[in-house]
Amino acid sequence: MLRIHGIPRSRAFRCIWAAEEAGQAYEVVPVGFGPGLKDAISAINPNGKIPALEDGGLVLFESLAINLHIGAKAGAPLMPAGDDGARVLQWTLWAATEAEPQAMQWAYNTFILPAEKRDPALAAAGAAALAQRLAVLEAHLAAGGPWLLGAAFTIADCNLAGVLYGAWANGFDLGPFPKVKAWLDAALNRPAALAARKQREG
Ligand SMILES: N[C@@H](CCC(=O)N[C@@H](CS)C(=O)NCC(=O)O)C(=O)O
Repeated sequence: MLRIHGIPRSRAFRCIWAAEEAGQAYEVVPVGFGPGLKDAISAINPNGKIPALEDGGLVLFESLAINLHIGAKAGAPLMPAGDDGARVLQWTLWAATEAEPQAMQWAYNTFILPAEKRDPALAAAGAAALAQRLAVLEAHLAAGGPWLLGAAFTIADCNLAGVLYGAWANGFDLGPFPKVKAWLDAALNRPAALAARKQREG
């Protein structure tokens, strides 16, 4: 049994989605935001952040690494071998380093921070930087698709769509990126994603 420490309204959402895609039994060990978070999670994640995973004797932090592990346990098609496995790693690291920092800069300064702490210039710069990356994704999907690696949904789709979920759900302008929008709509409406979203969105 996978034990996902966190709450669905955090990055634990991605791991819940991955477990649903993999068809693996899991429980969510509720650790939420607030002053008690670090005390509650530090024994499992020395970074003092959620999510973290316990899988038997294995303890992992980093949501996307957790998802690669869940994918690897399931095997293909969620986590293919060979060249496609390398492509999954490529898109997962792209999600973490190219998409997430830009999306979070926009998100913090658009809807996460209290209104008086938001900086519209930072929001605009984050949006512009994210749009630059989404243009790359748009071209990639236009050349292939419907999923990142082609015909089969993989954990790379879960990871990148999980990273972009906040932008998708909070009105980031995807108009210039119709292929990205169609891919995100399809990913986030898969039965496994809907099961995870139900826990997050109610
Ligand atoms: N790179 C980490 C980021 C984890 C992270 O920042 N989690 C947030 C919740 S979504 C958190 O625990 N924030 C509390 C804090 O930073 O004190 C991951 O993907 O797991």
